[in-house]
Formats: sequence, C-alpha cells, structure tokens
Amino acid sequence: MVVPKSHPRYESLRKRELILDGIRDGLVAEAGAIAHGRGEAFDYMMGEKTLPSAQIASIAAAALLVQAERPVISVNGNTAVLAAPWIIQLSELLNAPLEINLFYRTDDRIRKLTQFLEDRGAKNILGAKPDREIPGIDHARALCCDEGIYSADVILVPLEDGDRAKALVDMGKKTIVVDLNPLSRSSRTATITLVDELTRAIPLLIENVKAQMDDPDLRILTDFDNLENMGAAVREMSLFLSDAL
Ligand code: PTJ
Repeated sequence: MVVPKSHPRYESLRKRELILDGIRDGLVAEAGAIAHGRGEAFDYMMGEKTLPSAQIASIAAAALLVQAERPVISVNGNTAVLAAPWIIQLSELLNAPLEINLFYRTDDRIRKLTQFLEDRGAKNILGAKPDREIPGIDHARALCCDEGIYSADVILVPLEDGDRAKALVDMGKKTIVVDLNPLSRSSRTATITLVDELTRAIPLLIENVKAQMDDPDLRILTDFDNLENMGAAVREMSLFLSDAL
C-alpha cells in the first residue's frame, strides 16, 4: 500500500515500510522489525521530537567525532535502510569508513548491504572481509576489520545490541550510541548516548559536526556527563507524558 503524504502518521508509516521492504530485500533481519517497534514506543514517549538533552549530547558527540583520529561508523540492517544518505554524508565529512557489522550476520546480507550502500554513493565500506574479532563476544558481531572498528578510537554505533557496546568500551574505545531506549545496556555503557530517533539524530549530528569543524569547542567534552544527560532525557520524557493528556 502507498501511504499518502497527507496521512497524519506518514513519517512513521514510511519508516515501517522501509524496514519491511528491507526484510523482503534481504537487507534487514526479521528481528529488525521488532527492534524498530520498540524504538517507536520510546519515540512516542518523547512526542517524536528531539529532546533538549539529545541536542546537547549531539554537540558533544560531534566534538568527539571531530577530534577522533580514527572514527568509524558501524552499520547494521536497520541503519542502512533508514538512514543511508545521512550515514554516507557523515562518512565523507569525517573521512570515516562505514563498517557493516551485523548481529544476524550472513554473507548474503553483507553482500546485499554493501551493494545497497554502494548504489547510494558510499565509497568507503568495510565488513565483507573481517580479519579480527572483538574480545569477549561469542556471536557474529565480534567479527570486524583491522582497518575499521578494531583500530578505531571513536565508533558511532546506531541501534546497538548491548553486548558489543560494552565489549568496545572494554577495548578502550569511545562509543557514540543512538538508541531511543535510555534504559538499554548500550545506552548505559556508551561514552555518549543520543536518546533520539536515528533519522533525526544523524542529520542533527551532521549539522553539529560541520559547526565543530568550523569552530571546535572541546570544553563541551570535559563538561559532558553521559549518565546525567540520560537522566535528563528520562525526566524530559516523564514531563512529556505527564503533560500529554
Ligand atoms: O542488522 P543486524 O543483524 O545487526 O540486527 C539489528 C537489530 C536491530 C535487529 C539488533 O541489533 C537488535 O536486536 O537490536 P536490539 O537489541 O533490539 O536493540 C535495538 C535498540 O534500538 C532498541 O533499544 C530500540 O529501542 C532502538 N531503536 C530501534 N529503532 C530505532 C532505535 N533507536 C533509534 N532510532 C530508531 N529508528
């Protein structure tokens, strides 16, 4: 069914279609639809708008990415189908590889996702030939590339599963997680958490990266406290809910 643009929930329904088409095309894991639904529920609780706390976290994340020596953007199925144009733009802006790293890894999905990103103009894609493993993970997400995630100092990990987020921090890496659920293990273990919807969070991050490139503000990194910021996100969500009816 084609959803008319006039539909009040057009944006939300369009994202569902992208996820379902992605499953049909072999890009998105079936569980990706469930993960998306969980995300939708949290997004509803913030009025489907970027919270003030996420705007601050986004500036800190941009500062961290701009000062990184080897930034990498980790890409899974949901991220690719929802946000390909923006992650490709961010990859170019930061000169950071896009590394396809999947929880439900199959060679077929890696090949299709590589092609999907290439068709949209991505040039710097890793993940097809992993030559390293992230210590402490006993599933396929451990597989990674030496010239990508393994040697990175800062990794942007949208829609993460908690195991790897923690393993990356244990490796001494700084992580920026995008997750609508402030209670998830990934959110709580990240260096910086963007409690925001991916298709709002990445364009905002691009704007903030450009601003940081023009006029870097490194003080924001020393001032930023992730747990405090997530506490603010939960309070902002509670306020939204208590005012909703
Ligand atoms: O493509 P693969 O094989 O790597 O698999 C990807 C999924 C997403 C299926 C896998 O990583 C997974 O199962 O993730 P989880 O553990 O369900 O976590 C996904 C998190 O992302 C949840 O906490 C959701 O709230 C959140 N989320 C879902 N959609 C969005 C989101 N956060 C921001 N923006 C979204 N659009």
